[in-house]
Amino acid sequence: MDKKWTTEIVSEIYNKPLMELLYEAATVHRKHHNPLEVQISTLLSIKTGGCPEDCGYCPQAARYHTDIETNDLMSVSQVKAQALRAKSNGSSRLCMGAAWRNIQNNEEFDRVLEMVKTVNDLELEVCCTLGMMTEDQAKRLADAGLYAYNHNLDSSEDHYKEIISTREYDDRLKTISNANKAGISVCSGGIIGMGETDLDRCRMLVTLANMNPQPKSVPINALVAVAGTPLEEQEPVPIWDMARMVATTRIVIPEAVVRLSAGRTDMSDEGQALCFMAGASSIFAGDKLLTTPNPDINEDKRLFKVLGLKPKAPFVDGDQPLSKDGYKECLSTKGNVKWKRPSHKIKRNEAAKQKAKITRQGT
Ligand code: SAM
Ligand code: DTB
Ligand code: SF4
Repeated sequence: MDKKWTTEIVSEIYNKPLMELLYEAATVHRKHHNPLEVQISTLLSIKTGGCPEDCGYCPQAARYHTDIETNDLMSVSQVKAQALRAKSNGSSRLCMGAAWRNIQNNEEFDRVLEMVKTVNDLELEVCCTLGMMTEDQAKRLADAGLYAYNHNLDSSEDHYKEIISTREYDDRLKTISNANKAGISVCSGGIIGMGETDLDRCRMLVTLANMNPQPKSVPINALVAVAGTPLEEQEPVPIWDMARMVATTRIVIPEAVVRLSAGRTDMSDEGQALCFMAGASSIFAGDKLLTTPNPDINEDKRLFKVLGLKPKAPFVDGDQPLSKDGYKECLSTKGNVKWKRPSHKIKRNEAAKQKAKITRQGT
């Protein structure tokens, strides 16, 4: 595919009068999808907190003082129990997240591979979000039965430097390319409400829309401003911005599942309905995202009934992967990759780190 999307074209779409934009996006949505079907994913934090990265939005970064419960990597049987629960609540996908900078070839990764196989055997789409990943690691995950890999760009390349200093945008792109090479469905999107401009939002969409292939799933998160993180004081995202972002994503990445992700607890029923009209075709269900609250499942069931929406079955957009025994062999002979660490200074991140140190000393 040519790199047909430019910042000018995407900005022009993003800045249309809202009512025109919504109509156009709803039309594209109907052309490519059944607008009454919504894919439901359940998130499961399999390893929580203690992360070495400095992502300014994230409550799981060890350097900030946030009020989360940290946990070591779960057992395979714990994951199986949660997967069965998610399935019985109508989820077609389980997304397992780990607070890791990158995957390392070790016993913990071997356990994650067993989790992937176990959940795939339950006929749920399995997604993981484990940080940066090499081609060999992607291949092992695919062999274990991984359906999708979530790795967000989060923002434009320029704004990314204002949010994270411990890794490079290029390495995010490399990980996405490694997932593609292994035949894993890519889930990649971002967060709005981190002080970015409209142009930053459009630039992020240009990067996603020009990918070949385009991501199969695009989460649009509204920042959950967590106390203790550098972004704790950000203003909430207006629902109009969320609808505008969802609609623009729908138009420029028409085949994708566009996921109305973090931030739904602050949205009204009407606000969410607007986003579904704008082309959102997926949500995270369950009363917790990774560490922060999400609407209760019964609230979502009620809203689906009001709007006439139905959960989508698993494996409608792609075949179920076969789990192959190859995942048990460690293919990497070169050991673990050293991903780049740019380490420029971000004042806001440094200040939150200092504040955390003082708080810890005082307790
Ligand atoms: N450690 C892995 C990584 O960074 O890729 C996977 C887990 S990470 C928590 C997954 C995604 O959650 C991030 O890329 C970010 O987009 C989203 N996220 C994290 N904290 C958030 C917050 N406070 N508000 C909205 N989205 C958030
Ligand atoms: C995504 O884009 N959003 C999800 C999922 N992919 C992994 C995570 C949202 C996390 C919100 C903050 C928290 O609960 O810790
Ligand atoms: Fe770690 Fe991922 Fe959170 Fe960044 S977003 S601090 S990499 S868990």
